[in-house]
Amino acid sequence: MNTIHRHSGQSQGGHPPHGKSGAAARERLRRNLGYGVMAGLGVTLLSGCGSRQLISMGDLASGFNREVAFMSIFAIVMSVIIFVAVSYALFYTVNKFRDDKNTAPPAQFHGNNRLEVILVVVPVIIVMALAVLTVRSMAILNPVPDQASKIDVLARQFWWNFSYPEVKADAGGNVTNGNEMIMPTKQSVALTITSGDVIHGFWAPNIGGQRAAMPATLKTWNVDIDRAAVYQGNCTQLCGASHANMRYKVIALDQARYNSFLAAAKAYRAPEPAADSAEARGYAIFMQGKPATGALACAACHRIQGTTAAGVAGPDLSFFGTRRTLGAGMWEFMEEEHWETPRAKEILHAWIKHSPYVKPGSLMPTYDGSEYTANGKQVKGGVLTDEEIDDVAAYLRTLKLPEEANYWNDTPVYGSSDAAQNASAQIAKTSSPVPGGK
Ligand code: HEC
Ligand SMILES: [Cu+2]
Repeated sequence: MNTIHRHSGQSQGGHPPHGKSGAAARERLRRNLGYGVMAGLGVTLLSGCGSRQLISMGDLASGFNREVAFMSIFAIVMSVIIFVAVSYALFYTVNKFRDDKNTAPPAQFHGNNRLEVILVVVPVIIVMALAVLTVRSMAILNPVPDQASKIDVLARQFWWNFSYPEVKADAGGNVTNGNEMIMPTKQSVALTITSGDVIHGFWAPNIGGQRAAMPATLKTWNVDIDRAAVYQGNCTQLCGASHANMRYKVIALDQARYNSFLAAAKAYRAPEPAADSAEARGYAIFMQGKPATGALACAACHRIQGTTAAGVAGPDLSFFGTRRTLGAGMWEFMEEEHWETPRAKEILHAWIKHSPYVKPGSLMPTYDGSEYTANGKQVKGGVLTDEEIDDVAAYLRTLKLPEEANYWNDTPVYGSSDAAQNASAQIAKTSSPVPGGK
C-alpha cells in the first residue's frame, strides 16, 4: 500500500520519505492529510455548485501527490520552526528591554559583521534547500517512462476528448471517449494535452498534477493512482461561459479490467439499429440531419466508431450509452439504469433540442428553430420535432460497450458521501433543465 508506484518498473524506491521504517507514521499522515484536505475542499464544493463528488489533493494513493506532500511537509516544518524562533526572539527582546526594566538604552550593534553574515547566509541556505527539494521532485515526476500508457487529452469549449494513440480501432480511428477518461491503476500514464481553441486547464486533484491546455502546444506529463475508483476532474482556466461546466470523470481500473476495456473498445462497432425502429429513424437523422428544415447532421460534429460519423467539433459519442455524464459532467446519472431514468430522458431531450439554453455558451446548435451563436455569429437553428429528438436519443442510448467493458460497473465513486448524494437529489428535484420547462 505504501510502495511507490510512480514508475511501474520500480517498486519500493530507496529514497528517504518512502523507506520501510515509519510505515505506521506515514499511514497516519496519509489519513490525516487526506481527511483534512478533503474536509476543506468538500465543504467548499458542497456549499456552492452541486458537484456530487469530493476531490482531494491530499489523496496519497497517487505517487504524484505523495511526492508533493513530502515536499510540502518539509516546507511547512521549516516555516513553523522559523515562525517559532522569530516569535520567541521578538517577545524575548521586547520583554527584556522594556523601558520600565531598563534605565540605560540597550547596546547598539550596527556594523556587526558576524550578525549580518548570519542573517544573509541562513535564509540563503533555507531557500537553497527548498530549491533542491523542488528540483529533486521534478526530476522524479517529470520523465515519462517508456512503458507508460498513453492518453491524448483534447480540451475544447466546453468539453473533453480522451483518446488512446496506441489503440487503433478495428473500425478505423483511435479509440476515443468524450468527457470520461479511463486509465489503469498502479502504472504511469502519460497524458499529452492540447486545446482546440482557448486555454483550458486539466485538474483531477486525486491523480495529481494540474496542467494548462494550450492551443497548438503539446504537453506531456505523468500521473498514476493505486486505487481503482471514479474521480472528479475540472477545467481550471477561465475559458468562457461554461468554464464551470467543463468537467470530466477519471475512471481508474485495475490492469485486467483496463485491458478488457481497451480490447472491447478496439473491437467496438456501433450497433446497427433494427429496420423501421425508433433507433433506425434516429440513426438516419444523426447521419443526414433534416435538410428540409435546416437541421444539421449530428455526424458533422460527432464521431461514432464503426459508422461514417467522424465529426470532431463535438465530443466523441462512440460509447455514449455507457457514459453516465452529460454536457461534460454538467449532469450525472449515477443510477444503474442511468439513461433509462425519466430524469435522464428529460434532460437528454432538452439537451438535443436546445443545448445552448441548458448549458450556457454550448457550441452545439439548437434543433428547435431558435437562434444560437456559432463562431461569434447568430445563426438560426434547424428544426427536429419532439418525436425525432426522442428517436435520436433512443439511438444514442444504444451506443454501449459490451457489459464486461462497462467501466462504471462496481467502480466505487471516490468521495461520494450520503450528504453529497442527497445534495444531488435535491438539486435534481429543484432545478428544471430549462428555465420555464421542456
Ligand atoms: C455544429 C456542431 C454540432 C452538431 C451539428 C451537433 N453537435 Fe452535439 N455537441 C456539439 C458540441 C460542441 C458539444 C459539446 C457542448 C458542451 O458540452 O459544451 C456537443 C455535445 C453533445 C452531446 C453531449 C455529450 C457529452 O458527453 O456531454 C450529445 C449527446 C450531443 N452533442 C448529441 C448531438 C446530436 C444528437 C446531434 C444532432 C441532432 C448533435 N449533437 C449535433 C456540437 C455539435
Ligand atoms: Cu475550459
